[in-house]
Amino acid sequence: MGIMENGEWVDLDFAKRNRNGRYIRPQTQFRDTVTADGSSGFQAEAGRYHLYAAHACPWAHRTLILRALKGLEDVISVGFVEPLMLDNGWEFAADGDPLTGANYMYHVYGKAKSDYSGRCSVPVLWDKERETIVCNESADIVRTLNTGFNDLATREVADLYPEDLRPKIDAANTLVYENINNGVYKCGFATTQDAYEENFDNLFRALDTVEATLSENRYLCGPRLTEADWRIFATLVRFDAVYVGHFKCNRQRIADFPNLSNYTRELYQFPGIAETVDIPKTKAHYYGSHLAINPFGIIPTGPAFTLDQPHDRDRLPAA
Ligand SMILES: N[C@@H](CCC(=O)N[C@@H](CS)C(=O)NCC(=O)O)C(=O)O
Repeated sequence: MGIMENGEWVDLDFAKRNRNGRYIRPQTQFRDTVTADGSSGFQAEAGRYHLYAAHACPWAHRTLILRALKGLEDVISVGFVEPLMLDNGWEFAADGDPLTGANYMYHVYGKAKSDYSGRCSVPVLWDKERETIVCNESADIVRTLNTGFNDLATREVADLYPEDLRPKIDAANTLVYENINNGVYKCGFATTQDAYEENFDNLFRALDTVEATLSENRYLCGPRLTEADWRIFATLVRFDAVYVGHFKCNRQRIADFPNLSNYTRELYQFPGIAETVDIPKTKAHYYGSHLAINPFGIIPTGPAFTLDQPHDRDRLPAA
């Protein structure tokens, strides 16, 4: 794993990403949006934008979900990096990225800003016209896809961040981001016992809270589906296959929570969503890339795939 410093790729070892054994997630730097009227400098147009993603990455997954829900497959193209992320960071397949010719994701960042310093993460929303990065923050890309491309969308979807629910959605996002989305990484990348145990407790306390919410509510913020649901889904769908074993998040599996498991199935079964999930490539990435925590890169065979099984969520009202 590495990082860019003034346009050069440099090695950054595992321990340096932590402080006192605690995993630190850095801030992202490209934070523009695409709007229908182009007032942001980036106008929504069919064929102009490209999403760089990894099948494994839960942050990239949120953006793929929005693209699928809105039926934007023919409007925004997608490019996937290879499953393994090793010394050169994310890599493209042998012939390179068909769009930019890049061999590594850091080349794409270098094209956007020749003296870039920072992580070269996915997802990235790329503007083919201006040949630059619009945004590399998944939460912002989700909002852009929620509002910016509606004239081009082929599926109508209710606003996933409606004005009246924003305080509730923001509170759910904070709980879920701190303790669950990033919480699993804080467990898995902890380098001291204390840091691991503290984050493990926070993770399962938050999952207990969400389980209780979902026992009475169809979705995280009530009867309406919002972005908060898709943000937690990206972690839940990976949990039993990866985080239980690889990140030691093993108090219980999602399959052992009646509401969380049925809810995850319901979301998985929304039109277009199953196509955004690739569990074998997800496992290949995590178990094969973090050799500091899985030195032989052995990928576990299980668990059995059950996301396509029936769910019981229809017992709760949806709006
Ligand atoms: N804040 C970013 C974080 C994305 C992120 O951490 N992506 C990981 C993959 S799951 C990555 O690309 N890591 C590469 C690196 O850190 O160099 C977002 O949510 O968009």
